[in-house]
Amino acid sequence: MIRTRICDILNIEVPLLQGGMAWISTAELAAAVSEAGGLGVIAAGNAPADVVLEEIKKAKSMTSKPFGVNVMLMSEHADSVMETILDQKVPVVTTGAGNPGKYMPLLKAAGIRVVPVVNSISLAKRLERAGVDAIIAEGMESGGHVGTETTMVLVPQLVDAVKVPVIAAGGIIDGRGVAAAFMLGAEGVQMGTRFLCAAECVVHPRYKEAVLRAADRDTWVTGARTGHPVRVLRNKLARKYRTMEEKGASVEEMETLGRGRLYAAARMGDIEHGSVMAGQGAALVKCIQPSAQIIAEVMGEAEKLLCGGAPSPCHC
Ligand code: TUI
Repeated sequence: MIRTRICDILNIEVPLLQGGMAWISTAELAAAVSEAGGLGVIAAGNAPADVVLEEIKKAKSMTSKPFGVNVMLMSEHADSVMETILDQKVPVVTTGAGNPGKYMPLLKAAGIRVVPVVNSISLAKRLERAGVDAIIAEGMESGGHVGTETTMVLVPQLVDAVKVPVIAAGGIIDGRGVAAAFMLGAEGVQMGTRFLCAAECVVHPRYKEAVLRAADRDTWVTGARTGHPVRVLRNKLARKYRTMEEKGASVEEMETLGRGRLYAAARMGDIEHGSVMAGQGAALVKCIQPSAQIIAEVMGEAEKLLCGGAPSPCHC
């Protein structure tokens, strides 16, 4: 079995994290992933602290293993969500869409492991000095809010720049992706898109079907002009964004168009007018499976490849 420093730092059996996807990564999914030996992660997204608290309590009732909460730092509720996390002594915090520096002293003092997504080498170095436990290198293949560099070039640069372990994310769907990430120097992986099709994932069935139907060129990055580019599955909303961008619409108009759209897709199943966030690897997701099966399959395949074996066909 593949074990790395990530397993010891996060107190998990398999160096695999499940991505914190707003409105999607609930206690059900997080608990299933943690029970299977990985790190399940509840996404706080834009939710207020009381909603996150309920999810934390639910996860604690479903697993005694460690789990994490992902804090979307652009959220207006980020401060109160962090207070809840401290209060609840959640074992791990992952962060995205911002710099978690101001929370570091309190999180460290509480013994909480902190694992941020960074958008540059300089931020990674600063956060390493501030005491983060590992760093997530998330390439632009990922779904949702994306940067500009690919996983292939980000991971080795971060591995060279910091001493803490690097977790690769973006475009990792199967054992081949995990093995490749390890070859680049990563000591762990984070997968989001693959877990959209986990049996325990509460995302609307039509969202799962859209991921399963996706082909190679079906994701687009929209909203670059708002400063928050987001990778989504191509649909009516994405086309509307493109048209508005071409016409030079204002940032306000674009932000208005985007409001509530992830909820519409993820919970209401409006996959045409909603924001169906998914990574470029959606086309590689072949079936709906329990989280434990996803993890066993992906890590088993990666281990075989890293030991010199040949890739085996998908079992779906
Ligand atoms: O955060 C993500 N992915 C997300 S967040 C999200 S919710 C959302 N919805 C609509 C518009 C925008 C967001 C959906 N998907 N991934 C991690 C990530 N973090 N990607 C990029 C970053 C990042 C960006 C800036 C990390 C650090 C950073 O620091 C800038 C600074 O403050 O120094």
